[in-house]
Amino acid sequence: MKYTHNNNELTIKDLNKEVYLKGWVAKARNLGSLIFIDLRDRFGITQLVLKEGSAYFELASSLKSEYVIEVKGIVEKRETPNKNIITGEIEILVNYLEILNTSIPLPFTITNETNALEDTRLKYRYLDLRRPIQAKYLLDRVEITNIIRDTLRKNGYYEFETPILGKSTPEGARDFLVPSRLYHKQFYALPQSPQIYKQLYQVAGFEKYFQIARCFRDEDLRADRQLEFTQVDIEASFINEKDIYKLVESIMKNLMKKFLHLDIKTPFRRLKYKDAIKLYGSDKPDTRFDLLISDYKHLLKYLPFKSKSLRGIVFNQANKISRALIDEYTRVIKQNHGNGLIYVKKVNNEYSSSINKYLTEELKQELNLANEEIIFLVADKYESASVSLGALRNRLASDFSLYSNTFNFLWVTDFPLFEYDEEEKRYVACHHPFTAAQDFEVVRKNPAKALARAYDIVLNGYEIGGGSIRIHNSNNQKLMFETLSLTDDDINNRFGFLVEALKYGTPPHGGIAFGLDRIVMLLTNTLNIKDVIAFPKTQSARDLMMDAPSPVDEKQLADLGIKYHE
Ligand code: AMO
Repeated sequence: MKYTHNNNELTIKDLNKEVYLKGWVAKARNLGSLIFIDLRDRFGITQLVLKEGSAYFELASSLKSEYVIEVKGIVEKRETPNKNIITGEIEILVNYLEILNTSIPLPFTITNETNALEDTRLKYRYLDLRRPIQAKYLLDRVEITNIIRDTLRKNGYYEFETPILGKSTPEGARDFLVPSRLYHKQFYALPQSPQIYKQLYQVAGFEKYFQIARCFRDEDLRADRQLEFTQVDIEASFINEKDIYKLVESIMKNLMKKFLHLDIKTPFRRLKYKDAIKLYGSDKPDTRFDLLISDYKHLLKYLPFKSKSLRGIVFNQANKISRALIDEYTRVIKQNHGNGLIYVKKVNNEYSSSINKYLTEELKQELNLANEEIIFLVADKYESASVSLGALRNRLASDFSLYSNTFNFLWVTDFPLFEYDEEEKRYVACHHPFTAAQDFEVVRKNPAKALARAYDIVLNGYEIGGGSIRIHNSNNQKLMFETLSLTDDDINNRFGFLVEALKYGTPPHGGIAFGLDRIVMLLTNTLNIKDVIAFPKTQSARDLMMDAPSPVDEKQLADLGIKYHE
């Protein structure tokens, strides 16, 4: 290529060299006898200068933001250096300029700081991605993906592919369906994950599989969820939980070292699901702060509540908790299925509370609050009290910045195998129905008590991955489906091929999948998953740039045998 440098390269060491550069006009300032141009590419910025009398002075004075140009010139020392950029000590005295393309005025300026609305940025995402901070998120994503890929390959894992058009996989979300043109009334489903295919790779004898896989789930979007997202999907044969922990810890250790230059300690802390709920009220606890949840069931005798459980957290900045905040926190509790919030506050050695009538000296003594402490209590079923307090715990941490500046990785283990779905009046799988039980006898006798050989990996309160050791025996798989109340017909129609495959010498196997978008989000310190996805959907599930979803031609619908009722 004729160009000699990127725009982040030239320094004082290059003085007097003739260089050939290209890029976008980030800024052009015409001072009458001098024109300064900031030339930008995705690497950085180089300042260009043209003096009155230059053959290109007039052309330069016609430059506008985001014109694409190429220039030749001599590297000179700047009069007033800019310490903030690598090229800040030099500028290029231009002796040749060509405009490669022009640009109409932009909907927003290409700067890191912007007050453009998110919708505008997403509509013009190709411009938004020119903003250096946005470009950096994507380049960081590439680097993170490469580091993970390299570590897996070094560990003997092979990168495989799996189909996008397949059959519904039960990961718990709604499927995206693709109507078949050749078989009317029949549908492909986009994969919620490559779960079944990666298990079939094991049946086929490919012991160490991985894939950077796109997954599709039609679910409500949140700050850490998209309709289509990317998993680092892993599966291996002849392994157990410890092998997976070791592999994942080495991937994360390597990633933190290479990407953030941080040494993290392995092995990661392991916490059983039931202890995570007991202490943190969450199956993805943020362990960057304490505020642990405790049991106060023994105090129910002082109170008028008829609940099974009384649980609470003590917070030591009581003077900062206003009435309005209490109302807000009550909403947090209720939104998270707690039935209400009780508080007792001790400020300047004076008590105030939501249970004045019951706040006897005896109860005060039992509560044992220090001055400036407030206790938040929820009287409810054990689960609801714990989970709603878990949400309040997170809210307090965010309101009062209680986070330590660390990356806290954590394994959550020993999940229940089933959850009881009150609406459908049947058990559903907590992870997915291919997860092995710790003891299949318990599944047979008392499914509610069965524990799964499943594990999640959590980072700073986000679930960044989950997996399990799988069922490799067709009788156990059948038992699992039966416990989920699937009829023989259901089993045959949906998973017959898998039950059959398990009969042909399937090796013991297991795996895990990371949410790559979430990992990139946390490591680049943005809390919005859209930032790390090149072309994301909005919260209301639209692609604003392409304007999708959108209507299609009648003819296309007719081909598919679809007719909509108006
Ligand atoms: P799971 O459903 O737990 O497991 O998904 C694995 C990880 O994928 C990420 N994730 C998401 N990221 C962004 N947007 C979403 N909508 C979204 N949904 C999930 C999370 C999650 O931990 N097949 C199993 C894995 C296995 O058993 O090996 C699976 O898909 O970080």
